[in-house]
Amino acid sequence: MQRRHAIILVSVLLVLALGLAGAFLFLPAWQARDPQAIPTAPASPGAASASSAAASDPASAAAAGAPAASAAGLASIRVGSYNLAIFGSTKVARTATLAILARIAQTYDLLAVQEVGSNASTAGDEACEAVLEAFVARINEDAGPGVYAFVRGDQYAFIYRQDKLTAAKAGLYEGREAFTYRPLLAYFQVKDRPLDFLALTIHTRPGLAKAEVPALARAMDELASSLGEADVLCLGDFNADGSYYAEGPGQSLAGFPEARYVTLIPNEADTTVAAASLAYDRMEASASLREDWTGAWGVVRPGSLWDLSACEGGADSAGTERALSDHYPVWAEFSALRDTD
Ligand SMILES: [Ca+2]
Ligand SMILES: [Ca+2]
Repeated sequence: MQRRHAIILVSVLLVLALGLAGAFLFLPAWQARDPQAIPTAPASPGAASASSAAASDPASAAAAGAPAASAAGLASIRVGSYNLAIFGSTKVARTATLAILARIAQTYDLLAVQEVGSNASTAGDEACEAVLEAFVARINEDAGPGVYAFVRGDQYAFIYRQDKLTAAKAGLYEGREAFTYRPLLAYFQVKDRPLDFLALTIHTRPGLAKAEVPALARAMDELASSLGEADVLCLGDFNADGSYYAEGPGQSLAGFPEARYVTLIPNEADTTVAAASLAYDRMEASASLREDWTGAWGVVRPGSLWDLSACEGGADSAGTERALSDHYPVWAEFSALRDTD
């Protein structure tokens, strides 16, 4: 018995030592947070909340997308996700279409985009980089020099306001789960505010959504654990509806149990231009983001906000929402002040 106890003690000490060594190695690469910046108690919830119905209303979406307060007065951030539908050199050269896409992007502090360069990983890295640079340059023509920046990988990118957010640790997902198009991961910290979180953007392969959507939930847990940040926001084109995925009976997406995840874009949402009501585009959050989400979310229908008649496109898309994309942008709002983890 004595010897067994000794072995257990040595094993425990070894595990502790390895854990400390791992943390030590990890910290220099990861921007350590200032513990002083974390509030001892969350701010009163609900102050900035809006009903999902009101938030879905394009007019209220436009109002919420009005130029936000300066970083000094920043109480919340708006995060969007948009499948840009084969966003390559052809679409970037369509000036009227690009102008509307740039206006849409400016309604967010952080926007995850998919299909940059192509609908898979086939476009070259240089081509994808050039397309994103052209897009962000067009956004900054309106927003101001250097207001927006981006991080990207394969056909994904996060476009974000540099005056409100800092990005770190960006790169393609390299964890245990298998995805046809490896998601892009980045860590975001709201400047001078408690809110920080990991963002993971994905475009699932439609035919494999049944396997890849539940794998996203596991990847979120994995990243929270391996990177030491509880708040994980997974957003993108999940293909989580219709014939590709059984979304489940309620409003929460199947595969993301309510005890451990928050479905921000519910099953009732309609995120595609097609006549059928399909919630392909999603945002799933870890339970620890429940304290940070204001409750506001929405799906933007560009045709109800902007005149698209000049938008260039193909014979069946010019002048219509399809000139922009066959998807709608989806968004959610988060308090910058309440984060406790
Ligand atoms: Ca956090
Ligand atoms: Ca949190």
